[in-house]
Amino acid sequence: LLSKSRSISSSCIDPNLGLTTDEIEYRDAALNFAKTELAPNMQTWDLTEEFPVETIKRSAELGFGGLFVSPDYGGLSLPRHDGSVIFEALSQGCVTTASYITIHNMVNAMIDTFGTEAQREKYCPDLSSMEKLASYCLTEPGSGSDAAALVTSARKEGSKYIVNGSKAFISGAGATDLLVVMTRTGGKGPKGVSALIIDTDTPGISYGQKEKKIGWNNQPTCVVNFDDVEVPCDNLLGSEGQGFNLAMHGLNGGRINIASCSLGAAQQCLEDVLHYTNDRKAFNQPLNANQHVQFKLAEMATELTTARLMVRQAAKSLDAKEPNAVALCAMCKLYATERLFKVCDDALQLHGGYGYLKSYPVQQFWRDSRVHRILEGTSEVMHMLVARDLLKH
Ligand code: FAD
Ligand code: 2MC
Repeated sequence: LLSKSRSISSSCIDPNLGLTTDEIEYRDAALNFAKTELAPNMQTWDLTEEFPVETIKRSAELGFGGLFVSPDYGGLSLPRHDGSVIFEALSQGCVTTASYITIHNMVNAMIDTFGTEAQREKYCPDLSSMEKLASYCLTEPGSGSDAAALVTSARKEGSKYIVNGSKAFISGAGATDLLVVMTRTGGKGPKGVSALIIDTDTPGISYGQKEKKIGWNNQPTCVVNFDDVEVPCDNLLGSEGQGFNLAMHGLNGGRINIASCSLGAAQQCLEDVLHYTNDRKAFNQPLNANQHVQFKLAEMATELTTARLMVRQAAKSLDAKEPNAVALCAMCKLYATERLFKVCDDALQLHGGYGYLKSYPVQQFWRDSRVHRILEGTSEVMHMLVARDLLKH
């Protein structure tokens, strides 16, 4: 094990390159959690489709439940850049678990950023300690990429909203305690959308069947139904009509986080395949004695490093509130999720037939990172956002 870590830490794909001492400490803590708590279980969780709630909650002891939230509400108030480093390291142990933790953090950060003092006080400490877990509800059965076409309604009656409709593909649904739900309170389009914080024990909430998926198996994905759900007006996040903007704001950070989870998947696949091609022999020599294999490894390392630089740059630009941060977040998600899925695919190919076996982790990294090209905005939507930035002048 020691020699394995030494070879990576002295190579050009070392994720610590360019990090400060503090950032390396955060990464070490996350990587240690990944190697001890996640990696030994990731295969079993995938096969049994178990949502490892207790393990997820233990990550809060390291501060991973409130990475971007103010210390007044139990968070670490870290920059997005450091969050990226942490999520990348966690994903080396289990992409799916790390990805759920990113969604939980997205919701917690949205409440901390846009909530009233009362909302922050009521919800953020429990989310930061992960006593409560959260889901983010934007997609509907009839609207995904065209998110502003959502129809779930919130009708105001006195001091309450009455919510009716359905949300589709909700990560963590059925096992989470709190939902941030984008609803329609006004006319058509983005300006008619409002965000509500809804406790899942409110009467009228029900769940569809757990979806059967090709990856992300150890977190549930379900439809959430709202049937005359009464939500106090005090649970409106931001103001009426601001919900779409809040949802998009949350997704900018979310897109960096998902891209970071793809980085972790590719980093681990590359580390594994470096060892595999060194140990496996064909034609009387190790696989890595072939120049084709060497060039493929070099190409994978170059894609990984390029993507990592883009993700970290986008994170810094979001932290600095730069005007082009939206496009940079979209661009890094597009590049990282597409190219790093290819890195996982190349790693699988280099394992030969063994790469196709469930006893080797490479296929799970490949399956789990496939969906990163779809959720939190498809690659096509990411193209759209980059093109809009280019054409706006
Ligand atoms: P559609 O919007 O129907 O798109 C279908 C295809 O058409 C895509 O390839 C798309 O890129 C393309 N397309 C659409 N419009 C255009 C266009 N104008 N130009 C070019 N191409 C276009 N959502 C949540 O709100 N919360 C969650 O927690 C959540 N978790 C998820 C977990 C999983 C495992 C999955 C699979 C999805 C999850 N989603 C979640 C939903 C996800 O965000 C959507 O699936 C995604 O945004 C795409 O929407 P859609 O599936 O409706 O596809
Ligand atoms: N950051 C900040 N603001 C944004 C934004 C972003 N990324 N994207 C859009 N906006 C703003 C935009 O500036 C505008 O604001 P204003 O009217 O105040 O000027 C407002 O939002 C409306 O935007 P558009 O006019 O661009 O709306 P349109 O409907 O044309 O397009 C689109 C919006 C396609 C960019 C948006 O619907 C989108 O991102 N779709 C993808 C949906 C998605 O990512 N879903 C993920 C669900 S969560 C998930 O999958 C999980 C796993 C958790």
